[in-house]
Amino acid sequence: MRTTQAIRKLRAGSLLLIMAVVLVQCQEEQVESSTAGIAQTALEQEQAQEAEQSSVPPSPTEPFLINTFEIDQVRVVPIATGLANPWGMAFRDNGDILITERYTGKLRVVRDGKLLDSDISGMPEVYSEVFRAGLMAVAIHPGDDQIIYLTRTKAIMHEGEPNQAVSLVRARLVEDRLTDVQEIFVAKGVDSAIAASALLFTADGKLMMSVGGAYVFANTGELAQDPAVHYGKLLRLNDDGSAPSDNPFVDGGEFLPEVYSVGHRNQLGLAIHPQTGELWASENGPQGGDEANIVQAGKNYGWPYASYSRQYRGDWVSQTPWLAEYESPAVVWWPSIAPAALTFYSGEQFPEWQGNLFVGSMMEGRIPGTGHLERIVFNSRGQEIRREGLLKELKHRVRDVQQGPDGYLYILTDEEDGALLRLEPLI
Ligand SMILES: [Ca+2]
Repeated sequence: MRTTQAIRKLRAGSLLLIMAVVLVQCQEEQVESSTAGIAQTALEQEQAQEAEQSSVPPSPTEPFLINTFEIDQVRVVPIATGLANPWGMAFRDNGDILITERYTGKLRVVRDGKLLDSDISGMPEVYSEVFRAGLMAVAIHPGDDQIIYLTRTKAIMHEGEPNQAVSLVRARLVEDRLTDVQEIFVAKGVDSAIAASALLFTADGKLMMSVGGAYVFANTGELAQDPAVHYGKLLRLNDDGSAPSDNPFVDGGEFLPEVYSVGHRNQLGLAIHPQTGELWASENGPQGGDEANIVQAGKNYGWPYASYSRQYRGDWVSQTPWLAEYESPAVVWWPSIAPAALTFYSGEQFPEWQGNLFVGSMMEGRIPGTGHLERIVFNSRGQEIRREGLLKELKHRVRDVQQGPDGYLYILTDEEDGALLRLEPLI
């Protein structure tokens, strides 16, 4: 640990030095492991990411058709291209689509089917100097379309040294400008490994907020079970960022009052099942063992003590894939698809797809250029019966998927030249 601390002292926000810290942490982890094989370090992941970013095909500019199992032909319409690593989107009552760009920290606007040149002004600062850090989710208050919520990585000082934290910002959006910008929640602990943070309002007006970052390779896996921090947890908040009085750990519970469920590695997607009302969340494993969980208040989802994942370097994360005291996933991916957003389709445009789960995949089987849109079909008892990978020909990372107010499916691809695509039936 002394080596790590020495490197931390030299750190001045530089990407190379932070990668070196993670590399040292990985090496320490390998020494501890008796089954360490050929190492896949965070540095190698960074390099793979860079290679992927430099070799991806450009975003499509013309509509094209895809074939699917239940629906023979579906039209894919590019609505906007040139989005810089978009992370999330939200639909406003006036038809605008708000889109976050992770590294630029910009909030972009698609209006009347066109991406505006100018972005929303008055945005809060984000820290985006390292891989995965930056601006993340955007959500709109269900009772007031002008109030928006954003999750971001922000720079903090921790014990006299620069570090990061995940925070939630609320603001009022008036005429393409943010006003009343307020940070209403900051995750307790430090985000040394860079957490994802997704948002979803539920029917009771509460805001679900994931705070990930519990990676074993970065020695932060234990955060998922740490009662003192918000990392590796799913949170449930009031619309002002406070903890609701009916949260599971409010009254002197084991975990912090904002915590809804624990034992999560890194959750990038949240969705409500349209029939059952269940809360579903996607969760990234390192290599295989990605999960979609049906999340319930106060439950423990087992990371890092029960997982179907292997470490990037090959050895199993846990001695057993499941334990009776933890909740098991509803869906497991092996090989991994790096699941991002997920949503259940419930619209009228694709009756054959009603009840299907759509999941954005950023990469399949740890091979760059294999991102796609995954469709999962369930029977009438909610049991999985079929999976289909769509849009593989794009070779793009699919970051967000949502059903628009018009019943079409909207997709964001997470590339330097990312796109907003719309799936429409061929009439
Ligand atoms: Ca789990």
